[in-house]
Amino acid sequence: MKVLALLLLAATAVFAKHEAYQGWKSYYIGPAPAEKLKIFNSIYEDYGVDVLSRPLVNREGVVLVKPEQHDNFIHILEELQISYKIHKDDVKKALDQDDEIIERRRMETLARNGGRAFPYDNYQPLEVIYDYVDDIAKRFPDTVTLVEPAKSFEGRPIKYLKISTTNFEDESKPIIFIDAGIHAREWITIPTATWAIHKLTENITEPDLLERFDWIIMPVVNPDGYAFTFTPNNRFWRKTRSTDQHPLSVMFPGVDGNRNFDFFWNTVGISNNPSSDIYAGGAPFSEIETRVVRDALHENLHRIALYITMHSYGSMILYGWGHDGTLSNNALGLHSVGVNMAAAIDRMKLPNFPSYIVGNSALVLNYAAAGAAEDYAHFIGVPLAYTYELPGIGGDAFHLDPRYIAQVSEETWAGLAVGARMAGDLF
Ligand code: 0X9
Ligand code: ZN
Repeated sequence: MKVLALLLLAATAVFAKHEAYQGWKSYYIGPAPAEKLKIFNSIYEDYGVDVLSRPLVNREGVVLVKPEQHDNFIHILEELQISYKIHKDDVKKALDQDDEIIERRRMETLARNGGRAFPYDNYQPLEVIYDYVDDIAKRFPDTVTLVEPAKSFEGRPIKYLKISTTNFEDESKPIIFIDAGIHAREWITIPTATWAIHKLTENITEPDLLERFDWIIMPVVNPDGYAFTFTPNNRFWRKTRSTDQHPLSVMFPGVDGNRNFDFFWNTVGISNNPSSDIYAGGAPFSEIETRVVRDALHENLHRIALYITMHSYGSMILYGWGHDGTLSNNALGLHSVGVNMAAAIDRMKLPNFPSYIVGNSALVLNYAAAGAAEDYAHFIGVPLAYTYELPGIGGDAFHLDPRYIAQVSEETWAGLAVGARMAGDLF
């Protein structure tokens, strides 16, 4: 009887977790011609719609819609003659199912790994990721240095690893810089960063990648936001958690880290409303989380050959300039390295995953947005700077089934390896 009561209690806890999404639906939108996408991108915020992946001219996107906006939103889509269909009729139920799948996998992997949880075998809470990072630094003191440059707005450490066979002292080596988790809800990004750490420490199968390069890997740029997505009713949190940017920030916390960099800051594809998911903040680099990335970039700028910031989703490799769709002087290099990274990923991808699209971010997404990390890195002089939009597959709920994490991590590592080697040759 007691056991039954406990089980019932646990089940209620799971089902109460996403209560706020009761009545929400998600829709596939598009594909649609560029002019219609432009209009869509300029109006979706008016309907409180949350875009999880953008519709493209040749690919559908997925958006979340609140119950009170269903009718208005459908009406405007019909008026604009943009095609749509239901993705999840019951978002809360889909999230509950996601939790069950993750929990089931947690039990399986724990049993398989003798009670240990790894950040690349499931979606993991921040503690598991940080324990892993700390442990790697302890176990590989000859090649790994743990850096904790600052605390997040809410006081969590922001951590990155420097991985090097020469303690970062060989000035002739190119540096590869990878970050993930600036957007809190993009959970799949984090295992790709921790898998890269794994491949450079515990499981070296391509020793040239460790010998030839120094690495900076920051697996969770936005630890407050990430931790928040694990709390009830906040699975779709994207921003930081700062409350000091606007008189209304206490009520509507957070800044979009990928609108907060000092590159045409606050000009396009942004909002000045703190309740928006693309709120640019009160000033460029207002967020400690973006300042940490900025400072690591500047400290190592003379040697950084390749910078990749991990996002999801869409299976895309994007480069600047994202604020207006013009190309940089290094567009040829950006495109050719981008295409080679994408080809390496595509060679390994599962047949049910989409192929990668490579190009200028504003052109591929039909959506200009300023203040993004990859643009800033390129602007200050990193020759090759990209946003990866990792894969998602349509039928899934809001993240890939965790059984695909290993696949995505391995194929993404194949892309990174090609990118590093090409960057090294060009550097
Ligand atoms: O909008 C973003 O920040 C990125 N997409 S996401 O769905 N992960 O939010 C795309 C950033 C593309 N880069 C630039 N606009 N420069
Ligand atoms: Zn993102």
